[in-house]
Amino acid sequence: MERRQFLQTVGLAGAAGMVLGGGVAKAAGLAEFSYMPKAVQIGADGRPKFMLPPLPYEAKALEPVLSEKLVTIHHDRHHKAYVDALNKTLDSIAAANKAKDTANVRALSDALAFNYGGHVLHTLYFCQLNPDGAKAPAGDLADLIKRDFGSFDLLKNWLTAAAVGVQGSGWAVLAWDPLGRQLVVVQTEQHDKLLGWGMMPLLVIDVWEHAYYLDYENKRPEYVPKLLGIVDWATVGQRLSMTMAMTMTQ
Ligand code: MN3
Repeated sequence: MERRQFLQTVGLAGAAGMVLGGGVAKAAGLAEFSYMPKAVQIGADGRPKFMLPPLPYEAKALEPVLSEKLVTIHHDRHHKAYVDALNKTLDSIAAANKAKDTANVRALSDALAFNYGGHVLHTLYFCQLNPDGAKAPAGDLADLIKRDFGSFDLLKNWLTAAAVGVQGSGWAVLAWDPLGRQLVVVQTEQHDKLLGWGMMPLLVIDVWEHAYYLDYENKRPEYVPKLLGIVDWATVGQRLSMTMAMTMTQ
């Protein structure tokens, strides 16, 4: 990253650190951008209830990379199942807490991490795909990819290997590390194991079999590069700008 651009980024982060919520987006020049879509409402009991965010495109829009049937099942059944289980888990925790029944705190905490992770990752996954989106990174994202991975091609090579190499069900994630102020590629097992604290996911690759088996059978190495071909790198760049603004104040 050139020093001028880095200082611009730091300056932007300094302003953003003074505000919250939509203000961060405004300060980062991202007034129309949300890191996550708004998909929560307050229930009758006064607590937040998660909702399934709608797909930001028609289910057939990702063909031929992902078929309409696969996308529909993945979103309407699999993603929805995490949302439903997350709400149910939080209801169970609230009820147990009220009754001072802590016997299941271990299992409930595990269910919370698993289902919250599943909901977050699927939300990021569907919102980052757009066949007509930017095919390559620009701005800070492009500069940081060059600094931290050498080139866009080297990043894609490492990210693909990380995704293909996930043992069993999990994800490969390009993330912003706010402590080291760098981009990193990590793997998760399931939805929640292995991910480092504080790391903000920018691009996520679902390699659970339900994400590709219908179209690619067991050929995960064919699915991953094709999926990367429909990632909107402008969305990834906006996520980076927002996370930098939220995590850097000097
Ligand atoms: Mn999935």
